Amino acid sequence: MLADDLHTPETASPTTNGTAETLERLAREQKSRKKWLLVQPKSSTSMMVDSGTVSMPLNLIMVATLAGKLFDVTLIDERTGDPVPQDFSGYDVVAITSRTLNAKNAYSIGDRAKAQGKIVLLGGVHPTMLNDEARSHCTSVIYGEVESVWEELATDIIRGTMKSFYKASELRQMTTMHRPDFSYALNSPHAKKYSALIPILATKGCPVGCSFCTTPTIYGKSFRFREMDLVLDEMRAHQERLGKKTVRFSFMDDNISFRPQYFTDLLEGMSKLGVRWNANISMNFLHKPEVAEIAGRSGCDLMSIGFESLNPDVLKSMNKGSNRLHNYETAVGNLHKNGIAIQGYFMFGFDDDDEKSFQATYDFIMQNRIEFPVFSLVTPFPGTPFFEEMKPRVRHFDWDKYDTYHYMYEPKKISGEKLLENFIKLQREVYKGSAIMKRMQGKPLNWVWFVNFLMNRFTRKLTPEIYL
Ligand code: B12
Ligand code: SF4
Repeated sequence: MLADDLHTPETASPTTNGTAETLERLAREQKSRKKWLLVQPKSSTSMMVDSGTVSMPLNLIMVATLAGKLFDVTLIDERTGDPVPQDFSGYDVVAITSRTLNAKNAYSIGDRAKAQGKIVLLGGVHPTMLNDEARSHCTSVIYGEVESVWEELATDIIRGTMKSFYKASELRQMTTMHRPDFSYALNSPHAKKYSALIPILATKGCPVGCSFCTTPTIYGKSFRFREMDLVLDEMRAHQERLGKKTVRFSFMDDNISFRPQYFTDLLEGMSKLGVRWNANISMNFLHKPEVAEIAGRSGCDLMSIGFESLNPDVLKSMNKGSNRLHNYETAVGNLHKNGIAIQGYFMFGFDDDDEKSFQATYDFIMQNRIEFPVFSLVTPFPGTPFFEEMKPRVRHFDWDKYDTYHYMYEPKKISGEKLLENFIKLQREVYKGSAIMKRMQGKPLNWVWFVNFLMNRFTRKLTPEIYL
């Protein structure tokens, strides 16, 4: 697909003054401001997902920023060590975010709060995808982004007229997105557990449409973006707050580069700020040397790329049209020439995978000196076309195992046993001392080296049983 064919979706107009006034009036009518507890539950995965430092939960910070204008809001993050109360008597509303890997925990918190008569909201990708399942654990499920349903939801909470499901008929423009108020996370007594990287959002959506990804289902083929100046202003505000220029940002965008003009304009703006940043990016823009050149110049030190597979049949089956094998090396070369390290994502376990997929991936990583390879087992996430296709073959529906590190179904061309044997072998080979030296020699001595060191220790402990 040509990038210029992409269009922003037809969107509803941003919050009108009328609506804002209604909300203000309703808020004044409240005898006292309702008290909200926002909860980021932890997962029970044993893999390196919720361990060490974790990223600040931009999703809940966005909910807190909106809710804080009308209600008293407390945000707790169980991943950093904040305890989730047994007794919710200090709150009127308990609002929980959930992905699949922490859904069981989110549901049990929801059940507890509901049993105590609280208004319980469940939002995030898992309740969005499986809203029927989620409904029994809460008062209301919020489908997709909170911004698009906020006025209706807030009004119902103030009036006590809750519906079981909130879904916007249209997505709002991103101009309705408020600047996130990070104090909700930073004031936590456990804030030091947060990564120093500041999450930021410039765009939403991704038109590629991979069959295993939830984004096309939730946001369709739409691609929306914030006004560039809002993004740059947000960066400046963090520079002022922290009293330094070299603040590090991590874009939470699904795929930041889909509007080439917007992307390059934003990067030009960032190049004047002196920030450092990383982002998820699609391969199909990186074969042009100028994209990597401006990314490097604007402070990018890491790009996360879903290479996914070196097997052309696998790429075809996942509908990832943005990945062309003949572009892989050019994309990597362009980034490396500009001093940008690569976090490369690789998935295994598709029906077309066989032992050759592992060898091809190893060769690619070593020859191209990929700094931070990340390996996962393909996971059919509920609500995706891939889940529907694989449902009859899926080995378990225990959401705790949906962390992309579990063996979900037997592929057609390789046995489960061989799949896991090769999966472990590849990780050990790529992260053994000599391989790290080969991939990393001459590269800046920074946290990417440290990650390699951690992965070296981690991969030595892997056994097939942990993936079952
Ligand atoms: C950036 C990103 C990451 C980052 C940062 C994660 C983080 N801490 O937020 C990193 C790289 C660390 C990461 C890691 C992982 N990720 Co990730 N990630 C994303 C991505 C691209 C964007 C998430 C984001 O922050 N968006 C911006 C925020 C503002 O939007 P939002 O999350 O949608 O939140 C809005 C709404 O959902 C809603 N909302 C959310 N919660 C609530 C709660 C309430 C009460 C209400 C009212 C509303 C509400 O309002 C919010 C504001 O608009 C998503 C794709 C996507 N678009 O969701 C995948 C995604 C969430 N990741 C995914 C996965 C699988 C993972 C990993 C398991 C991968 C791995 N093996 O390591 C880990 C798990 C980490 C964890 N502990 O949860 C999957 C999850 C699928 C699923 N069904 O659970 C997604 C959906 C991608 C996909 N494959 O489809 N991820
Ligand atoms: S390119 Fe990435 S964000 Fe876009 S649909 Fe595929 S996996 Fe999802």
